[in-house]
Amino acid sequence: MSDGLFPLPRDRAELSPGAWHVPDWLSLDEQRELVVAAREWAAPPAGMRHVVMPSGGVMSVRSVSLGLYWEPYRYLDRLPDGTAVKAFPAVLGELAARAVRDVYGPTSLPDDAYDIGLVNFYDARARMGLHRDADEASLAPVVSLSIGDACVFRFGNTETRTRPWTDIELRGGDLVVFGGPSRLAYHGVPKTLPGTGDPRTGLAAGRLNITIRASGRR
Ligand SMILES: O=C(O)CCC(=O)C(=O)O
Repeated sequence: MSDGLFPLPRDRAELSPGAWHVPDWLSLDEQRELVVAAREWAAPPAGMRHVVMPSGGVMSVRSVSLGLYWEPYRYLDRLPDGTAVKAFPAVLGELAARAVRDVYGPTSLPDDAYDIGLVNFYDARARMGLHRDADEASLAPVVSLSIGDACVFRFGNTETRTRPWTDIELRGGDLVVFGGPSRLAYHGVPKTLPGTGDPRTGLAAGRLNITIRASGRR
């Protein structure tokens, strides 16, 4: 996407204590490689699907779990129908470790702490309500990568689904990391901005989000 003749630099920003937005963190090559990989992850068996909430509501985002299978509100070793979950790819562990070092500096977190990938695909109508990532036994920072269409990313507080919150525009290539006092903050995606993605990533439409987490089982 372009800001016109004079692209404005976007600065790294702390959304709340311990939560950082790092614009343009992934190179175009890395985005391309992740799009190719995501197509494989999305394919059956154990491929991309709409998650059904306990209320019966169906999430508009389509997701695929890697490493462990997430369903609200727990992680399973296998899918509910017994199918094996796809393995957690080394590339996601490496990206997460690099992101954490980049944002917080040297850390005592083992490089292999990360073991869960949740890959979300948003079509033009998809969104994600405010929620907390609270099903992990580990409080290692959550690492979130965006590719494709921009979106409005809402980062709230740890107490309630209501204000105060901060809305930012997340674009393809951006990184968000939230740990420390913000690890359990509510966050969500009220809308995407269709048609804003860079087709050179290989993603012709929509938004891909890859969230990398540590289960605490390692
Ligand atoms: O799509 C995003 O940027 C956020 C995804 C998310 O919050 C989640 O998977 O829990």
